[in-house]
Amino acid sequence: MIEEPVRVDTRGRVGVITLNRPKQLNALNDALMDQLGAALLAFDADDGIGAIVITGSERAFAAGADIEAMADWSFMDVYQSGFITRNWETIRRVRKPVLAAVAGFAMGGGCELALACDIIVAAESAKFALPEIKLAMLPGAGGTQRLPRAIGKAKAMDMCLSARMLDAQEADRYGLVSRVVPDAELLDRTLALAEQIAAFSLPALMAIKASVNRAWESSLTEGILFERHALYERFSSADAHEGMRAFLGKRTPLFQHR
Ligand code: CO8
Repeated sequence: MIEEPVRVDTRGRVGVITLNRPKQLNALNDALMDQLGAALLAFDADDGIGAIVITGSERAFAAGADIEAMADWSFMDVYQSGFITRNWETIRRVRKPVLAAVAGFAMGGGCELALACDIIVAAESAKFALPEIKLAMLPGAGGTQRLPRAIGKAKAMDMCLSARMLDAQEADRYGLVSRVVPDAELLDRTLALAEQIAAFSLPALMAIKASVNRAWESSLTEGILFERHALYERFSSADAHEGMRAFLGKRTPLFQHR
């Protein structure tokens, strides 16, 4: 029986995607990235899902793009197939919150995949690096762009130019990850966080995600304008009125995700 490179599961309103090429430390090849993209889009379209978790194994979240697959590619191969753009960037189209639960190696494309998620929960064993320079390659799945935005130019240059590896505590100090938890608790704690998030009003979550992402991609004036309209739109949401009335009535809100 052929093992699928990605396993898909649900836990209540949380969709769980597990990268599953353990022998290759979850090296990210086209088959895996195609399935990951399809799973992300399916969960994004599913009304019963409010948040998505991507995880790997205890040893590796993902050790990067599959070097064996890439070794003989030419410029024309990657140009014509739209390498990275065609399937790696599917995650950018996902409007629901995506959490990465990272244990072990998150290297190269694995680190870049985690950076493309909205929240990174790191196990104490997590290790983050962009070691493409060792291959005379370049962190080309968003690494040279998202890492400096996440941790600043000084730390990002150090990681990209010297292949410096960060442990979980360093990654936490630099703002690369959202939380650090013991390895044994990684999945339960990430799922609990995802379940907590997924219980909130989905359109409010989507509006907040879009607004925070806008902060990365625009000037402050433009971002504030985007945020203001996102706020105004909240007043057309049944959930927002329910949330405020429930607070005033000292009761738990009943969200319809509308
Ligand atoms: N691709 C393919 N196979 C891999 C990869 C990978 N990225 N990483 C590990 N493997 C394989 C190994 O070849 C090995 O296979 P085998 O058992 O058949 O020999 C198996 O996984 C286990 O690996 P190791 O024996 O090396 O395990 P160690 O515990 O000794 O080391 C490391 C673990 C440190 C993670 C080590 O495997 C390593 O350095 N891996 C490569 C990390 C790396 O360079 N990642 C960046 C890849 S390039 C990239 O991600 C670019 C993305 C940007 C877009 C594309 C532009 C390049």
